[in-house]
Amino acid sequence: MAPRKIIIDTDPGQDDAVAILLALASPEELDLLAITCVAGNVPLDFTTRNARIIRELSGKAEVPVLAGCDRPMTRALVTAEHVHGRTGLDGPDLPDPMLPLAPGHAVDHLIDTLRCHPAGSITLCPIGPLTNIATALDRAPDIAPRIKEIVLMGGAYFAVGNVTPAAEFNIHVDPQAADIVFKSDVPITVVPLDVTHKALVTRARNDAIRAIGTPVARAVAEMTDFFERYDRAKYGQDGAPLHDPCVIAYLLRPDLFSGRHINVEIETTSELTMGMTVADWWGVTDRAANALFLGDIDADGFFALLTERLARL
Ligand SMILES: [Ca+2]
Repeated sequence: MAPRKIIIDTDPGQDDAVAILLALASPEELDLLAITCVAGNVPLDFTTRNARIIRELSGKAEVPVLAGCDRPMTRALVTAEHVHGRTGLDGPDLPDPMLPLAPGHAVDHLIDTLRCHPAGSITLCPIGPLTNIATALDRAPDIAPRIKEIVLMGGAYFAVGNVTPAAEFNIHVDPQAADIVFKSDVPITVVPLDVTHKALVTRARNDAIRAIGTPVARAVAEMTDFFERYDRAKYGQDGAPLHDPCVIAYLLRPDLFSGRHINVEIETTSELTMGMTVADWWGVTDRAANALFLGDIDADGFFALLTERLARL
């Protein structure tokens, strides 16, 4: 079977970096058409730089990296340097990127790519705020039925929130964008905190990655060492959640995950709960299902997959 065509929309971020590497390590299953960058964990100048650093670390120079929106659709940008460090990729000592960004804007690239490929052939994988995806849908509504699926990291039900008591970071940063995406009628799979908080990089799991011994594996181990310090202190667990690679793992091994087809609405008006994913997990409303909301992951299977794939780069 031909590999599945995907575009990763991202705000790297150490866990974004691992997600990109997992995709690039899996060319038999995934054809990464482009990496489109958005402001989120850190400002756009850093996310575009970090995506280029990761591309060069992987040795896959042919994948275009594009700059997208530098701020949310209506709100001021909220960033997360307290988690990811000043650059977003703090931890390993990686060389400055040599290869440039591809010309053009990520939103135009998303629209053009979806229009020139057969309908239903491209899966979008947003692992940052949904600004680029929503801006594309807003500007070119004809692309919605051409998208095969959107598999995104964001939101929470049982885990409720991480950046506020009520909201997960990616959705909280641009709730207007999330609202557009969840109302788009595109098939959506959500990888929420409920799942990623079970994908903990324990010492043993990170040591297994480090033991691969390649430059890629060492960089991944040092990146997770860095951002773990924040979540370890916050949650008091053995290891931090490895959020974004769960999206790519779902594409590779959906059998490692389970969830429910439910209705998900986005809070866009209350400042107290701004960006909350109001997920009807228990089916207490008659609102129509608009997403597959994942709830569980085989974490050992996920880390076995990740370790095996990273060893290929
Ligand atoms: Ca991210």
